[in-house]
Amino acid sequence: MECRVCQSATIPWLNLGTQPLANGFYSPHEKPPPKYPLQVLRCPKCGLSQLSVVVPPASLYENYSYRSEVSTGFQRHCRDIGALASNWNKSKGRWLDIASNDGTLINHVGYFGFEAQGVEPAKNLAAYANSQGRSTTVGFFPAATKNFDAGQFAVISSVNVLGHVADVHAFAAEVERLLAPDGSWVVEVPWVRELLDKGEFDTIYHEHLSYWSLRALDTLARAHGMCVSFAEFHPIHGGSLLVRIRRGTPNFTMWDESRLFSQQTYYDFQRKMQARLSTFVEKYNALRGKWAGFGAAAKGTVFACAAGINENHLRFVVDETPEKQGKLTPYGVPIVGLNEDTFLGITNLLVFPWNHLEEIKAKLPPRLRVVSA
Ligand code: JHZ
Ligand code: ZN
Repeated sequence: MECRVCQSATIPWLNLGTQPLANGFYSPHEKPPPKYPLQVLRCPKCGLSQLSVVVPPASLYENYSYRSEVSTGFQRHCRDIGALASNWNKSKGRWLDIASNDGTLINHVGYFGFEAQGVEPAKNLAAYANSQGRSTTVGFFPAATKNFDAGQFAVISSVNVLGHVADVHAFAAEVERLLAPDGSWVVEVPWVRELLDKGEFDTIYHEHLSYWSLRALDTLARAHGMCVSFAEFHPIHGGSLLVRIRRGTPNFTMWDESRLFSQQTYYDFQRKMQARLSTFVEKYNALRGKWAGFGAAAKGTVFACAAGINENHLRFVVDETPEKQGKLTPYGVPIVGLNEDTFLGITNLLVFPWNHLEEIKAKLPPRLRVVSA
């Protein structure tokens, strides 16, 4: 299989067998969701990792249960993005957020004086965003914007989107078409170097088609007459790159990603993944009392499936997202909301979204023993 960015021949490095869709929550009267193969390949030239199989996007995103606004950490992050882009585009102007979810980002950048709008494939999320006055067009980018006038946006953002896209060149070409001459494309992606360093295997699932290096982002930008001109590291979602891409070839010194090109890094990853799983199993076996989970996160599905967790191990999983409550996780555990009685009879809690650990801990009764995935 060719690299979707630079077309080099790729090398397989991880096989996670067959897995359910990570956000494949289902109602108790429905059948459990189907499983698909999950295998990862790497590009020896640009450092991108990508999946071997593309699940059709309509089945993943036309109704989507993840809501950005549930995390206050992400809300703060949106303000950081707004502040950065305000500096770059002092005269403000129009802002397009691609895959804008519930409109959390467009809401925040509005406070900085941008005239913001979103494009979002999930009908349920777009309807909610519009009901909150966050102007949202329903559809997949780039098809949904083909009638938009060229060159009209001072800022285009795609935050945690590029990893979900199969045809990244069509995506970048449409961004370039819509961007004003001095406009900024703000891209945020989980950084594959962090994924590898920290053994974040649970961020690998069917929705994430690509795992980005800075070099891969720059290679993509250059193929469309643009270039990375700024990059910043953010700890959110396990370690992300927040990048500014614009026209021309500004002077930007690439960061060290040399270990992406050594096979040893990929062997080491397998060890880190096994260590995380066995640490959890040891704790689970050592701690007495009843267990529940917190966070019906996509990454929780991957972790639970890899660790062999099911309804015999966790009484329920707590999640504050209304769309997830009353359903079952893809590994068969009921999802419940959070209230003062939620943890009656529970002693131990497995927090799946380790990226929100502190925010979640602050909501828990102090007597609970908390274990992070
Ligand atoms: P969280 C998501 O992955 C979805 P996930 C997506 N696939 C993506 O690309 C990445 O992010 C980047 C709940 N929660 O954010 C909300 C509470 O209930 O780690 C979520 O269901 N209360 C598009 O799904 C889950 O936990 C809280 O206080 O792995 C967290 O999921 C907090 C903080 C979260 O993303
Ligand atoms: Zn490549």
